[in-house]
Amino acid sequence: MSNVATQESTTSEVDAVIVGAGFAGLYMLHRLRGLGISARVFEAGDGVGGTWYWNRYPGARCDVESMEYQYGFDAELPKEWRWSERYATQPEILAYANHVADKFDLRNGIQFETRVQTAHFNEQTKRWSVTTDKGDAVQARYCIMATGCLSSFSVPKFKGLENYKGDWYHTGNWPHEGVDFSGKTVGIVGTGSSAIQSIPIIAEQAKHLTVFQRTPNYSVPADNGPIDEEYRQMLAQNFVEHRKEALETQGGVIRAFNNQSVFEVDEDTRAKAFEERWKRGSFAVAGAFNDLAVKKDANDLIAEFVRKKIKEVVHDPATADLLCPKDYPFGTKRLCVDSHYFQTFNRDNVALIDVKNAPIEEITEKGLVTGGKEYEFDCIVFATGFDAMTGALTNIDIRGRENILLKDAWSAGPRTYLGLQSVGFPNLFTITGPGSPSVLSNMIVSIEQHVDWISDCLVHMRENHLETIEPVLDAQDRWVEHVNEMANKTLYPQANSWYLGANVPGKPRVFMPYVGGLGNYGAKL
Ligand code: FAD
Ligand code: N01
Repeated sequence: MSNVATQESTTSEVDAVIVGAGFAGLYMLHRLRGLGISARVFEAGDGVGGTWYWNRYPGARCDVESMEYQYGFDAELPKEWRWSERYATQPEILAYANHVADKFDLRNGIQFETRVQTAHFNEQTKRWSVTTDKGDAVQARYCIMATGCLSSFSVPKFKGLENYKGDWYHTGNWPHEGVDFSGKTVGIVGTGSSAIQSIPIIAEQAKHLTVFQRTPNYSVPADNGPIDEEYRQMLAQNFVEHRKEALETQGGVIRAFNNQSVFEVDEDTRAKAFEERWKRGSFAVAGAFNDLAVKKDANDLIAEFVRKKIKEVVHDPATADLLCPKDYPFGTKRLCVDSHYFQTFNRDNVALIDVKNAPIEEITEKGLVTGGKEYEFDCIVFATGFDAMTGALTNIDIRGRENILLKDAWSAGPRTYLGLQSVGFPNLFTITGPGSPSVLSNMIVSIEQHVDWISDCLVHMRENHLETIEPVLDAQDRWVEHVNEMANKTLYPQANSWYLGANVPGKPRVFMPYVGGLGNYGAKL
């Protein structure tokens, strides 16, 4: 399925170039075709699916329930696609993306195995000139970045990595043929969502697994299992309406949020509420009370509840203590959702090493060194995350008016209006860009919201003979201020998270997503 050439994909002039064929790029292409706007998609991978194409590590699955983590733009799709469990696996989600591409005949508009390298705006012609690593040069009125918030994987610049003689992998760029860890000694660096999903499975296969942890994470059991058939049918039959309602919520998922302070109830009621929501699995516990994300003393209560849960599960008190997050509030780094993560540390073949106090010094031929000790491995897994939200954009040489480089315009942090556009970059759109709810929401809902908005915008421009659109500086400044102001009302800035770019050395510390909620954001859109 590589480099499919069609009439649409070989012309060097199109209305729109779309970069990326994940859920955002696929739906964008479908919408533009429906509006008679010609489009050409470039995708670096050799297939569709984006996140679900690249992140093939063992245990990869969604943690927003599958019945919610699906497209809502077509009433038939939710009826014809049967998710096999509450949280679908990566292969199942990838199969879904392929099903959508086939159903809507999208593949022939996508040029695979092609990475966009430059996108330059010509002020005279008012066209974007887009070039790729395969030698394509395309002129387009609109350039739409569907490049993903979590697509630029990052391997820290460890000294000596090039000397390592074993195999190493990054969870975000996993080999398609899979990896067999049977009988192997394995080291894994990182304890974010990707590590938390893969560790239990690697531990079952490997002879021995050593986990290198810099920051322990709050993780909630997924309580995965079959989908209740009555619920599935009810939702599938009413999905379009359901999605409309989801757009009015904080995070794009309709769930019971208790609009009561944690201090309004007695200790017993509070404990019961935490316990009941903990059993429901995933993010339910975060909505147990309305002040957990904004008041430190409220947050302390849920944080302590999670620490108690960890200590109940992990037998060795020293290991349990090391696994307990203590120095940042619950939910301020992306909450993890797991299946038997903490239980895995009770296995004889699993060890936990703290690299907070003794950072990884170097990678050697045989393994890695921390705290002056060398650990030897047959293979190392880097579950070290992404240059999130901006990485995939600043990797491309994007130049707007007066040759301004986007990377320079964003050198002190991303500056956008509504996360959709940036001053000086006319007709350039970012789907789920920084400054929009994006990663704080069920992302497929945010993707559809942005794709629909961009589509409406292009129709408006066509009908009104408008050539370009870009924000005015004042609107952008006010939006950036508002995004910061909203973040500062919460506890989010208190953690060293990728939301703030803290995981990438040298990245400006700016809270990138919009915390005000999808519903409020939609009203502003
Ligand atoms: P992506 O899926 O990231 O697609 C972007 C595509 O752009 C990629 O295929 C990439 O190759 C391509 N691309 C980038 N740059 C270029 C370039 N220069 N040239 C050509 N192609 C380029 N979100 C949720 O809401 N719920 C979940 O449960 C959830 N689980 C996740 C699990 C994992 C392991 C990860 C990493 C993320 C998860 N997310 C989840 C977030 C997820 O990224 C989004 O839900 C969604 O899949 C993003 O779709 P997208 O199309 O915007 O971006
Ligand atoms: O990446 P991460 P991820 N030395 O950045 C550590 C989504 N997702 O791929 O916390 C030692 O969260 C780093 O330590 P620290 C989801 O949105 C969803 O796991 O920076 N350690 C951290 O422990 C998620 O949030 C699912 O101190 C180093 C880890 O590596 C996002 O993708 C599944 C280090 C990176 O964790 C990213 O998740 C997977 C160093 N030099 C992903 N550098 C679902 O379940 C980094 N680390 C749906």
